[in-house]
Amino acid sequence: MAELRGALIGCGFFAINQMHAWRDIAGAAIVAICDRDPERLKIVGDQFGIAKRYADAAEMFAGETLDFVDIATTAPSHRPLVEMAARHRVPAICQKPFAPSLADAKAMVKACTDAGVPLMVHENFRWQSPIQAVRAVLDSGDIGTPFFGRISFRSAYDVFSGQPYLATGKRFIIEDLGIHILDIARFLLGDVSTITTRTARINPEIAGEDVATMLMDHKSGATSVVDCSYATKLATEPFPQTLVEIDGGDGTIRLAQDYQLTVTGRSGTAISDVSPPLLPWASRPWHNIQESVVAIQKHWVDCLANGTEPATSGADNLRTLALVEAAYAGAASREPVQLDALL
Ligand code: NAD
Ligand code: 89Y
Repeated sequence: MAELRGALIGCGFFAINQMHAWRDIAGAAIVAICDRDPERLKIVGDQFGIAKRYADAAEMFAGETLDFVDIATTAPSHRPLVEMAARHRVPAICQKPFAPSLADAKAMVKACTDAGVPLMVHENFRWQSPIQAVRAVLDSGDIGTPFFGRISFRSAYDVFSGQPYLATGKRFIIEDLGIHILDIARFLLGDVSTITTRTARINPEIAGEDVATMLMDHKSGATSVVDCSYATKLATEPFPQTLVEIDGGDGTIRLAQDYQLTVTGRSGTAISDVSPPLLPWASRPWHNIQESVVAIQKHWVDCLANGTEPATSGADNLRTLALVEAAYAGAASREPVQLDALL
């Protein structure tokens, strides 16, 4: 198969990981980059040796023949850029949060469906190897049918120095980080019928909520708690680890801090270390996320090659984004919110 020609739009903080990952993946290469900020364009272009550089995405689509585009900008630009890709019949990856609203996200899915182009949301947390290890235990049947889950992300890591915009938005932890944890809950326990949410802002220097506790009814009958905090000072900082507890009819799964996985099932108890590898370009503590970037981008290349739908397609991600919208609505009303009414 000829190498796929990709372009990256948005050369900011996180795009560096995506560029490293593209270099690690056979079958695809980034041939052009775009950023409206000339300084970011130069930094990324020079670091990764990309000569074709554009300040304007429309000019890039007009000037390049592309097999896909990787959109790594922040949410406000996602809809116009995805719709531009659809008009040019270019398959698109779009960073999370997919869109500022579910209505925008639905329009983006429709634009790509109508144009017949694949669309994947860069929802990478479910691709972290410890989370994949939990999924594999569920698939083995060792703990039986899950009836309870707790998916937890609690930290006091300073995310604002690398991503200053996170301190200024009216919405913070659910939209930025909780979105991943809600997606993991869907990945492990299936789709959700109802969500009840409480939020708090502990850090007085930011505009949005930095604590969220969500109780969910899954369509399978399981109940889960998804709890997220950036105001939790622990003895050992766990960022960016997601901890998982799942109880099934025949046993339990515990993914604890430092990537320790304990499975008690039909075949007894097994404890294993499911630490992610430290890729040559990666750095702790981000290596867990960085490895998942390679995994999701490989999946995209496989999907394009085989004509299959990405696991986190735009259509799939509407269900994760609906949880975000429902969580904010429920936090405001203090009432449970039904998901099907939003979709
Ligand atoms: P950033 O602000 O550092 O970078 C965004 C870049 O996009 C900037 O350089 C900006 O100039 C450029 N840009 C914005 N609109 C543009 C447009 N219309 N055309 C061309 N360039 C444009 O942001 P970031 O921290 O890198 O975050 C980018 C996205 O990645 C966010 O949506 C964020 O939530 C997401 N993110 C994902 C993960 C993950 O694990 N999946 C981790 C961190 C950030
Ligand atoms: O933006 C966020 C994400 O997607 O993963 C972690 C993060 O960088 C900060 O919360």
